[in-house]
Amino acid sequence: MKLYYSPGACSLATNIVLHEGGLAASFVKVDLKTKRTESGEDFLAINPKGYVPALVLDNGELLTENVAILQYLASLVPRLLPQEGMAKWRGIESLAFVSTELHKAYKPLFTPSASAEQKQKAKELVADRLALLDERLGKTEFVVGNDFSVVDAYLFVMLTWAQHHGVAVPASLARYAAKLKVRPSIQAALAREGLNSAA
Ligand SMILES: N[C@@H](CCC(=O)N[C@@H](CS)C(=O)NCC(=O)O)C(=O)O
Repeated sequence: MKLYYSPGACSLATNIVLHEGGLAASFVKVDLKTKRTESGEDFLAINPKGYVPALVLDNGELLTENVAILQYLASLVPRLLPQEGMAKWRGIESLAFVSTELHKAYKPLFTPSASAEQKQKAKELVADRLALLDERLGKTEFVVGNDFSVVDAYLFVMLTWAQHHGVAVPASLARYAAKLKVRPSIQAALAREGLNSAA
């Protein structure tokens, strides 16, 4: 597989899961402003959506969207997301929440033209979403019960963003992030993106 990524972007979740699952992959850095890869290729010709993560599968097909890529990788390494019963639906529910309610809430913070008021509102929305997850992580070790899943990889990235944008991370989530950060897969993924001291 080949992952198109940008350091510290949401594609870091795919990077973490590739390491966690021991899946072989190559990595291509993308400049999201110029839409060029590190070797100067036109990223829009590779992924017309223009954003990362973009994963080239072993059959040559391109897969995009965090929720699709993370579930695809979990299909290769089933221990990385519950596959049966109610736990399966809870996993998908959590993945959707992180993607559509938390990840998207950050958007104004990455939009240079957003006003100070829009940015402040975004921080408040992110804090509200984090508070809901904090309640959950006061009760279970990981987002989906007591085993690490692809949802944890995604949420870890969202928590690095909270720190970067000065959004307070509540206590249970802060403990959870500290525990995740020393996980070998996360250390390896951060190193792969040149981020060890930054996250
Ligand atoms: N819907 C996509 C959104 C991915 C996304 O927001 N990627 C960001 C980095 S975290 C990006 O590449 N932004 C650059 C751009 O949209 O031009 C997904 O969930 O995978």
